[in-house]
Parts: sequence; structure tokens; C-alpha cells
Amino acid sequence: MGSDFLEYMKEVSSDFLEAVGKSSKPIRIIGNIDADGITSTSIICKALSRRDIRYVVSVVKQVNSELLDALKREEYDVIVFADLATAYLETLSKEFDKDIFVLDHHYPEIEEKIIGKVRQINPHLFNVDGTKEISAAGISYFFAKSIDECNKDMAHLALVGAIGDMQEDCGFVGMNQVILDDALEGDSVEIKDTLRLFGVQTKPLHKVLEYSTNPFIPGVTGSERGAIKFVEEAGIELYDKARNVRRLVNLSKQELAKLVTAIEIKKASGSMAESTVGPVFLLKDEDDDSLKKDLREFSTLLNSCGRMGWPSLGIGVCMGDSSTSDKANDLLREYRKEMIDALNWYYDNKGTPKVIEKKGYVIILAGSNIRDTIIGTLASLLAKSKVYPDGTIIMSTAYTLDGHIKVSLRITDGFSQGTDLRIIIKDLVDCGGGYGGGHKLAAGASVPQEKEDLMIREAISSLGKYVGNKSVAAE
Ligand SMILES: [Mn+2]
Repeated sequence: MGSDFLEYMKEVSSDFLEAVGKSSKPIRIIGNIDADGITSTSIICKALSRRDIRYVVSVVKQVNSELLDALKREEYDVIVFADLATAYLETLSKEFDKDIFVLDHHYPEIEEKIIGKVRQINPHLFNVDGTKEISAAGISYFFAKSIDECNKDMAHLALVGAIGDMQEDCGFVGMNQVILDDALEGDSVEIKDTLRLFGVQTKPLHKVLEYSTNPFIPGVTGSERGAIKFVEEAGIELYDKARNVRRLVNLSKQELAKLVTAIEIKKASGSMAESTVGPVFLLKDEDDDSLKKDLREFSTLLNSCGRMGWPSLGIGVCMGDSSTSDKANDLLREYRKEMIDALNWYYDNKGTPKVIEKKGYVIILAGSNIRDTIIGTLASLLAKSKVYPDGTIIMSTAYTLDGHIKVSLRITDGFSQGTDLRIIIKDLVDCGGGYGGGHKLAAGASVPQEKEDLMIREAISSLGKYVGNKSVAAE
């Protein structure tokens, strides 16, 4: 599976080591700010450290002309991009006289693997699906493993990255499954079947429910009192005999079943997400109360580091720097609070002009009410929840500090086959200016704020047309 890709990876990694050998300067690494980008970057950094190769890292929200100008002025001979830059391959090959390695799984615009001094390391070129079967962290993992087999001990980080990009759906497929097998073989990860809620390992029972954004449980998420009431009404004791607050891991099988039923009832009443019960991936060496214990929580921890403006902290967490964990935990708490605030803002504004709901699509205009780095996550959560029918496109927008509007497009499950949200992004950018791109099922753009009215009109027309064509095709 993906054996051509792995074969190519070996070639590229030896090209990389050759380029490194020729340069007397540190290696320049540029990574994306989300969990997949942070794990990719960390894997590459650690692989280089292990060979005593020096490096300089930046983690960024996106590649743009300012970043490219800055990189051009730098002295470094070798640049590695992780989880971004696919859309800039031509610019990089034309304007840079450096050895550049682009490890990315965004859909390639150029079929070539080598463009001048630029190497494109992208699974799509080998018929490996970069939306479901491998993320940038997985690519970085196999790249690191080609450099040295000892890097196999970072398989769990590659899984954390894949989870961050929503490539885990009650298990892994394709090359991600190969990575999971590596992790199981290395005895670093174990799998348990249990409730797939945030904080299962670490938090008091009612806190797990209070902090649950996926699923979002109305009246429970974001409300401590609501969560306590929910637990009590489900007939489950909140405290043990010694008056300690109980955790999910302390529940008996029967109690767990009661809780699942209570949540399933909520699910029937409207707002519920993916499977409540399923596999949870746990790091064997982490303590039960560690936020790195559960790979899905680990991924959220990294996301919160990036989205709250502290990506380097996330790299510290991945590389096992224990001094970073307290601060990272604080950030996670803030992040979850903002996420809940964002969901509450959405529910409060549903049915107003700020949430435009049409047949087949929804447009959320959050303005300055939701942070631009969080708006995409909100769209993802809504796409995974049952708020809207299958196949509904969710477009969410929020202002950035630099005068743009961050646009995120997602689609709920179901008719996602054959969907390509980048078509809509292209319409928006063509009309409003700015830039955009992404994956078929998760795309985004950045449009100037003064073009907001124009963009909304274009969005309504483009989405309307797209949804119309799809339903015709489906008949
Ligand atoms: Mn990614």
C-alpha cells in the first residue's frame, strides 16, 4: 500500500541528506499552525536533532508573499515546508535558488515531482488519498523513517496529526493504518473501546460533559450545572464513597451504558455527532491524567497551542519538553472556553441574518465575535454534528486582525462523494480578491473585509448553483 510513495520517499530523503551535507547553514523549516502542521514540524525537527543537524523553525498560518519575501532574504540553503506550500511550487522554483522540500498532502496543482530545485513530496502523485489515508504528519513520519529507522518511535505523533486533520473515523485507513501498526508494534500505543468524549481519561465525569463540544449537548455543554443535572438524571452517582468526584474510567459497564443511552436520547433530539462509543488510542507511557494520554486529546492540545498563538509550545509538547506542559494545559482550557463561546454564539444567532440557512447550505457571518483561527473548527464541528441534513455545505466566516475575512467551507457527511469545495472558494476569490485553497472536503479563503457584501452575494450565488447542480446530478 503506497509502496511507490515510500520508494520515492527513500530517494527524496537521500537527496535531502545530500543537500544538508553541502550546506554549512542550519536547515530552515516552515510548518503549518494546526495540529497536523505542528506534529509534522516536530517529527522533522527531532529527526534532524538526532543526526546533530541544526535547524531554524517557524510555524505560520499560511504561505503568502510576505513570508516568501522574508525567506528569500534569509541565508539558508535548504528549506523544508511541512503541511503547506503546495500552491506555491512554481513561485518557489522560479524565485528561489535553494534546495526546497515540500512535504504536503494538499491537492497538487503540478504533477511533477521535481520542479527545478524544488521537490514535491505529495501522496496524491502516487494515487494515495491525502484527505483520508495520510496527513502531512504521516508524510513527515515516513520521510523521517527513511532518514533513520529509529524515527519509527514517532509513529504516535503522525497519528495525532492525522486525527487533527480528521482522518480518524473510528479507526484509520490506508497508510495511516500502516502507521498505527508501527505504533502498536513499537508498543507505544494501545487501543480501548469506550466513550469517545473529550477528557475521558483526565476529567471529572461532569466536566467531560461540560467540555464536550463534539458532540455539543444543548444545556449541558458549557454549563457545569447542566452537566451535573444530566449525570444525576441519568442515574449515575457523581461522587464515590470517599466523596471524590468520579471520572469516566471509574464507571461500571452498566453505568457507562446508562450514560451512553442518555447521550443517545439527546442525539435523537437534534444535536449529535459521530459515534459515541468506539476506539480510543492511548499512549502507554503517559500517566492517566496527562493530556497526551489520549491521542485525540493530544491533537486538541496542539490545536489549542496553535490557535491561541503559541505553536512553539506545541512543538515543545511533541518533543517531550516537560516544562511546556502546564502552559499548554492552560491554553487548552482557554481554547475550549472559546470553542464553547463560539458554539453558543452560533446557537444564539441561528435564525438571525448572521446565520443564513438555505436549502443545501449555511453561511455563518461571525465578524469579530469568533476568533479567525477558531471559525474553521466551528464549521467542522457543525459539519460533524446533526444540526443540518447530510450533504449540507457549511460556510463560516470571521474577521482577521489584518483586515481580512477568514472563510472556511465544510460539508456534512453523506453526499460528500464527488464534492469539491475548492470550486466555491475559487468563485469567492475570483470575485472578492484575496487567496484560497485547501482540500475537496475542507477548503478556505482569505478575502478583504471591504469586499464582504460582494463576497456574501457571490457565496449565495455560487453555493446555490453548486447545490442545484449536485441535486440534478444525484437524480
Ligand atoms: Mn494537514
